[in-house]
Amino acid sequence: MYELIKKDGLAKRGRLHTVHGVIETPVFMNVGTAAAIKGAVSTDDLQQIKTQVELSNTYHLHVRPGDEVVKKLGGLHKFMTWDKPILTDSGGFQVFSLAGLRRIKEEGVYFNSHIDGHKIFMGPEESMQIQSNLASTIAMAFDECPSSIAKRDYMEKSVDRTTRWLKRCKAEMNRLNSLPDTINKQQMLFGINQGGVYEDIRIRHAQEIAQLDLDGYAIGGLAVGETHEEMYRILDAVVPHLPENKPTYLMGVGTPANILEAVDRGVDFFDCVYPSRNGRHGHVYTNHGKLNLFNARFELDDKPIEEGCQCPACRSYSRAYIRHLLKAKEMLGMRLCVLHNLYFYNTMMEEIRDAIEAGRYKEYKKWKLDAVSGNNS
Ligand code: PRF
Ligand code: ZN
Repeated sequence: MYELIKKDGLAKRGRLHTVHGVIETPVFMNVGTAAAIKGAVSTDDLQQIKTQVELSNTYHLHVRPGDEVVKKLGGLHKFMTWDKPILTDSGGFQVFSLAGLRRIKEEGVYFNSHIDGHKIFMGPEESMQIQSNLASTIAMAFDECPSSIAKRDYMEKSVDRTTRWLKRCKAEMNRLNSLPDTINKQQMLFGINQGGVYEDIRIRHAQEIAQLDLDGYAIGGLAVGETHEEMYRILDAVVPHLPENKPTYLMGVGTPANILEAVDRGVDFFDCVYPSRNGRHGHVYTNHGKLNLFNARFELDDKPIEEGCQCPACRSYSRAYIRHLLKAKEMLGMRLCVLHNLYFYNTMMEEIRDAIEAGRYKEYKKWKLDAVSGNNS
């Protein structure tokens, strides 16, 4: 159940109540594709860096170790030792971004495993079955994420199929949630809006899926090659057609600036690999712009990454030490950068929530946009 606590302009401050506890929104979900945040980050670490929701992928866990294995071990929460909410992406997007050869049919998608090439079929029922075996808190509907340059007539056909798939997902989820040996019988389902950069197709699709009374609504098919301005234009057009009393999730987005802009347009869930991927490359976020810790200017810098930051890296270590670790290829170097970056994102979301509650989101957004771009130093 989603509770809308406060609005500031279009920005929403909410609370999603789940079987695994409350999610305070807006929220940034920390990406752990194969049930682990890359960079040797443990679930104990996640508790320290204010992570609310962990995100894993249906497709990856189906291929390895296998969702049946995870089910036998009591579900994903028990398997990875994480008792807070988990969202699983449906596999739709991963099939499109990873699989080489694939054939899309009405029943689903035929493709080859990115690990060993063996043939796999995944459709709405298979995706729901796998996510039910994983027993995540929130399951995503099985969708097609068409290329950002797909033609209009393809986009219309694709979106209609995604709607038919969504109805099958909903029916299958209802069936699975009522079976005696299902681990999480209160699994939630979020539908996914598609339509590329065609505003009218987006809006028609949003209106259709809004009828289905789902637990939440995602906006997919963005951040796939279009410009930031096009993405904001689509958000301006589509968010008003999604139910305000349900959470809205912008999939795979993004930079701090993208998140600040999307919150201002009414989005409340996000996920992105940037903080962990950048951290693994020694790129760290601060309120004075991004730093590359490989840079020679940090050789003798005994300050923390960010003065006053309470993350595990900044509480104990200097830029000079972390730079040394990165250059010596010590795993601890990457790990500390990833922890700092995730803490930075999670703290930004906390600041966003506080600002909306206080009715000063616009001022906060302006300050933070300057801070992350380094314009305030
Ligand atoms: N669909 C699904 N997962 C996704 C996307 C999508 O369109 C995107 C697009 N940015 C990221 N992850 N199922
Ligand atoms: Zn820090």
